Amino acid sequence: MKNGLVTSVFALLLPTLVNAATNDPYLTQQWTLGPSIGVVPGTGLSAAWQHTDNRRETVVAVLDSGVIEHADLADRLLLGYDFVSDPIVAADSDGRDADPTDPGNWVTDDMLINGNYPLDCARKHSDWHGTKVASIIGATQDNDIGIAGGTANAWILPVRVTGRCGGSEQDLIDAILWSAGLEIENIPTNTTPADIINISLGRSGNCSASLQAAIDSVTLLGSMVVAAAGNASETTKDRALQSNPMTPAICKNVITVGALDSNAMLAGYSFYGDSIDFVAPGGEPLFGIPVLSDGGETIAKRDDKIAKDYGTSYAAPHLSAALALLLGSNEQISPEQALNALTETTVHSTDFLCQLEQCGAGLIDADAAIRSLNAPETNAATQETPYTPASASSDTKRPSGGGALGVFTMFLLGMLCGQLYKIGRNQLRG
Ligand SMILES: [Ca+2]
Ligand SMILES: [Ca+2]
Ligand SMILES: [Ca+2]
Repeated sequence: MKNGLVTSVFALLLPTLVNAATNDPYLTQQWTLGPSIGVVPGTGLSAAWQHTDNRRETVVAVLDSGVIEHADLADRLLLGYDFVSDPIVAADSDGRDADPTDPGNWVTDDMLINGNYPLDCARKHSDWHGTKVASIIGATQDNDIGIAGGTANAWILPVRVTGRCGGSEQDLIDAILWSAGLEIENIPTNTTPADIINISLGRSGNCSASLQAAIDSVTLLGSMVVAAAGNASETTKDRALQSNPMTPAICKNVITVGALDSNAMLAGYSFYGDSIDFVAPGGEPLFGIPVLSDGGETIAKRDDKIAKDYGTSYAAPHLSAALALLLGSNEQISPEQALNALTETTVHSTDFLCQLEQCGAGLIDADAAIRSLNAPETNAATQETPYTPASASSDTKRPSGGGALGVFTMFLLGMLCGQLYKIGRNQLRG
């Protein structure tokens, strides 16, 4: 809970935090895009916009609940796909299909009594989670509507993996592989392979061999997997990933993102630990992050609502946006170079746990990263790449020429809340 002094200082800072580079009406409330000033953990994204001409477009797959029609996002969406195979979970009357529209994931008491839902599934309104996550990355900039996405060069590939009460790990695995351009039986090949795969969901427990294999495969192809660290629930007693593992947060070759609150301290809900690679602002109840949403509690109203929300689910897409922005600033920048630039330019939190190296490299600063990456004297794009060229396995192919790829040496995270696995059905929750 914030005290009055901090609140007033924060309010005072707000108008100057975000560079007035666009006309999006909610930009001045998007404190997470501004610079890191004092106790306000900005990501430097809005300042970084001045240092790129977005010469390369990127594709960011958002593996989540799907997306809805929203005036501030519609122009940034690729076709995507719906991987939710269980019709009861999917709530769109069938299994997998080509339409990743989020039909709403509301749950009523009546459904819980009469439906075949997991035991820990609870009554809830639709949350439009996928739209919120996607909007932090790709909401249309400078269109006089809503918010500004973190970068202007990212196309959002909406890939639906969760519905009512979560989703299955096999659907997530297939979605990861498909997003990177790999072939999945009976599904048209994705002709717009993702540079970045954002996974703002997860489950408790260790990474499975099959999920790890999928992540490793797409990493070899040059896709970067970004995952949220996970959020504590009311029953969570341990937020340390090393002793209370979350998946895909602790899987290898995942860039795992924890959340700072609006005071630049580790958020009280965020998992932390050795598996964390970065932290980014995740907001909190009193200082949520502006996102695109919908006013519908069941089906979408299509009212172009702007909401505020918080969680590690919203920290991860800030990292995805920063990576997309860096990749777009110069055609020759590899995933490794973008990642290294972010790692080398972080801001360190004074949080006790962060001082104990439980917050990875620290808070990202996209502005410092893009300036370092494109500085004439150390032009990363002209440097020899230090990693071994990838040799994708024979059963993999990338439809279009993506970047090169080595295996990342870092461990990434995912997002999450609560357990995914349920009796008889593997559940993922957003
Ligand atoms: Ca369906
Ligand atoms: Ca569908
Ligand atoms: Ca906008």
